[in-house]
Amino acid sequence: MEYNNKSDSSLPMLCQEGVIKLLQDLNQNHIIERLERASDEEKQNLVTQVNNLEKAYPGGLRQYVARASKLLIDSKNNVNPYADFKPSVPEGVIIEAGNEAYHNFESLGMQQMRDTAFVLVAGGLGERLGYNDIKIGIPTELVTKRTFFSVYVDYLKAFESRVRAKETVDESWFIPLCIMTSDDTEKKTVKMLEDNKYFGMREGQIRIVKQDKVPALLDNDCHFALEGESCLIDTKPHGHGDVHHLLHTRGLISDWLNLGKRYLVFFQDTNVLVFNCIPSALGVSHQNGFVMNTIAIPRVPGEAVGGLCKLTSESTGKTLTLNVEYNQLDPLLRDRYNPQGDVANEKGLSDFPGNTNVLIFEMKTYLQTLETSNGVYPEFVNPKYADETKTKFKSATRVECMMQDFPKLFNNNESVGFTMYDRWFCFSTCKNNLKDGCDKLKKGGVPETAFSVEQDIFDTNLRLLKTVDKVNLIDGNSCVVDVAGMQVKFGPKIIIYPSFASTLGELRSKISDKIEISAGSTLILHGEEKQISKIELDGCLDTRTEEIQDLVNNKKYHEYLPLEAGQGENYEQIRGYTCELQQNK
Ligand code: UGB
Repeated sequence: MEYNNKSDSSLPMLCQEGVIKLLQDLNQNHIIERLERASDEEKQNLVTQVNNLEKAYPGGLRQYVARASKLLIDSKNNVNPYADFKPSVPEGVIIEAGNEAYHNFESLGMQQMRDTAFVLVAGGLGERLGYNDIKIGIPTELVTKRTFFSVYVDYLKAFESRVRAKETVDESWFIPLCIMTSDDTEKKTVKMLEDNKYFGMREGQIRIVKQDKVPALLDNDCHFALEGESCLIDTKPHGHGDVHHLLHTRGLISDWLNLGKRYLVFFQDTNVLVFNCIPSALGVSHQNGFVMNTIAIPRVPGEAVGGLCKLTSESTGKTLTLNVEYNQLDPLLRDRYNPQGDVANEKGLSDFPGNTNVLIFEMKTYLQTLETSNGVYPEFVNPKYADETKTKFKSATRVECMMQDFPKLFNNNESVGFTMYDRWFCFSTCKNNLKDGCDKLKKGGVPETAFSVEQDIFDTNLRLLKTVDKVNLIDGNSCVVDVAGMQVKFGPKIIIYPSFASTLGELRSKISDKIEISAGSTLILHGEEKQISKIELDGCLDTRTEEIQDLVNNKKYHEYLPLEAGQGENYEQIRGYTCELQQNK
């Protein structure tokens, strides 16, 4: 594993006088006054911090304040960033999992896997989830207890072995993975990797870049907030858009291009299902020459998922395919598309595809664009004002940026598209705590919580088997558990390891007869060499340990049992249940 946290800045180190001069220039006299009462140690700590902040932000703190100031003035004056743009439905490819077009794209995409690198953005704290550790370390389901990260690694290893089987690559070849961490996640991420011996990945295969925070701002004059009574500047996350600058300045993109890589896939911390569609989406990028391709899902109006729009500038005629965040979509559409705003069409969906924030870039153009932009990346502010005068904030704010805003840097008519799949196939994330997830569910929404991810994994695997016509459900009770006053139901608990099948095409080819399975059963499919001929299952079959031909229905069932408050591990508490293997029911 390699760390890439060295600074790229050419700004000189500042001594104490230099720091004071900088703070004066930036109108931060409240900090200088506070320094007069500070100990030597406190002064030194501030000098170190200011130097770090200088180097972390492209152009240093002067640039940060200049950009913040402009954005805050625009925000105060209600400047609409989309004022010049007319939204329309963007162009993209809509794919149904399992049909002929799908399989063609999937095969084409697997041919690109040799030349693909992956980036996991994992700097988010997950405040809405209320988990006490990093999100990528949460078990995805309670049968195998594989964490999000270990499932991701399983996919990358499975892709590697498929490439090795089909193509001529030398021994040193691998699929690179970069993880973007933050101060909130870095130490725990490194510990998780070390404790698990890097999950069997090669030396140098995983590289880490850490995003830095930016100064928190007290008001429209960009006065920096201080940490409590100290004279240190309070800092806040700058957003996942940092990933582009970090990959560029830390030299990862050039390194990967030198290794012959061509595509770059960005994925999120808690969505394992998206790996079902990454091969075919790569195929779409390749066939259509997309410089940027967003994996999209049908979006229900009003839901907390950004909408992809084609924006046409009324002054220049230039078009831009861009994600518009859910809180900005409705007003934009009301103004320029439909006076009723973000409403359902005849299919009950928004006209605008939902952004999963899994993005595929063609790497050469990506690098050229970053070089041309010279460290400038689209940013925004979102202050919560204390009153109508918009002069005071309820709490300190900061400048932020989002990874999906990259198209704003394009200026050569680059081809930007999306690939849309059914939600069940590619999207289920773990963002909300149990109570909020249940509340969303009661209102007919998607809970996006730990139990819904677990349900979705099992359900999706059943649907994958149905899609390739390899499963029949037979009689048997499903498993129901009471969670926060709701009944959460599980059908057959089917787990497909990427080693068994890393694509839908492979799943189809590995099973020659139909699997007959009851709703209460557990089936774990594992192993590259395993071929399935026939299974009739009312119980539990784990192909990691049992040979298929030895199968007898062992009448073991995974039962989900509710937890009282305070019981169980934190990864169980965020679900509201635990799971036990019961014998001879
Ligand atoms: N992340 C970082 O690595 N660093 C950060 O500073 C912040 C986050 P969230 P968000 O999937 O439904 C996005 O917080 O940003 C990582 C899209 O904007 O889970 O609220 C973090 O670790 C939205 O359009 O999501 O919303 C995680 O892996 C919609 O598509 C990732 O960035 C939404 O995702 C996303 O962070 C969605």
